Amino acid sequence: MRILHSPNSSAHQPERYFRRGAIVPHPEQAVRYRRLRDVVLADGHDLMHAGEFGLGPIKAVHATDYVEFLATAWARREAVPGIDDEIGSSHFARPHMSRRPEGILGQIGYYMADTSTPIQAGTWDAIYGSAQAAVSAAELLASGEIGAAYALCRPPGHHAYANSAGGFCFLNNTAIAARHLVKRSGGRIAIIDIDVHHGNGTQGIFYETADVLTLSVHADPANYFPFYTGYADESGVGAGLDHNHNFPLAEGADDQTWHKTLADMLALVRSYQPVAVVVALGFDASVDDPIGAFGVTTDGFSKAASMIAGLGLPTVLVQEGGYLCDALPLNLSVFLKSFESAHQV
Ligand code: Q9C
Ligand code: ZN
Repeated sequence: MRILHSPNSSAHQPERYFRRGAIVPHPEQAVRYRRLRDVVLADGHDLMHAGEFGLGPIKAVHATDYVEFLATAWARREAVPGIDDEIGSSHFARPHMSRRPEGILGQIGYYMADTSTPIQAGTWDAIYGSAQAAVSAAELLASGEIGAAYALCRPPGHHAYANSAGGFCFLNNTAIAARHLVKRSGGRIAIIDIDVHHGNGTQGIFYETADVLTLSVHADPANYFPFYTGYADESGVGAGLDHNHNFPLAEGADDQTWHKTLADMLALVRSYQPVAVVVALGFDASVDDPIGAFGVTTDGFSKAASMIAGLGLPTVLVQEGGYLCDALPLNLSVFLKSFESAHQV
């Protein structure tokens, strides 16, 4: 498998965030990048540094003012007396309080959904590198060079909307890869999101679009992040109507339930007849994940990989969530092996 990655992924190092009433260690650690890279290296995959595609593919998904904010926020920190080495917000814009203020402190809360996306000196380099890995993988597919690629994206992306960060995500790597594929192929793209959290940013970005089918299986948001979206009745609007499908499952869902739902999602992909697929590949549905909610086993990930490969379509695998535990690198390892042995384009 061709692996695209950026060493800049390590430059964002969030230490803590506010969760369920307490300040806790941040699960989305930089060492995730090294663990995932080390296992694909040990497995003999073909590692390549991400190419340089600039801001074009990022701005094809994200609002220019939001991109400028992310790129310049750290440099503006001196305007905030008493600011830490990590800039975050403790106040967030609500729908009825939605003016964009001038100052950096108010803008942070304007562009973020929660406390999990602090901005540090290396944040922009890390999220830019992560996005370039996604574009590079999409570009390799679009050029017809290969039939599948894995973008080792870190920080993750699927909770980022066109103009907001949240849930550990800043730039939506999955959406950036999908939009790049639409642009380069002129065809339709299906996104299959198997991270345990709803891919809310991805849904939001493509909600009015017929060119990209967005499907997500995740823990029921009635009592799980991201709470405010991810329900089964959200099906798209305008041209995007019927091009979004959510599959919320009760907490504790096991391999069998998860695979049954995945099979339903793959049936929708087949009838949509896309030219390529982007998988939002979170491993936090794992039974061993420290913040997960499902009971998916390592064999379960292996089977999911062969099911998705069975579509026989060009595929970009984009790393999303999946947090530090012994099963994390193992689940990636078996997923890629199983995908490769079942994939024929
Ligand atoms: N305080 C991904 O797996 N937890 N993100 C609660 C609100 C957020 C997970 C945040 C979990 C985000 C990419
Ligand atoms: Zn997740």
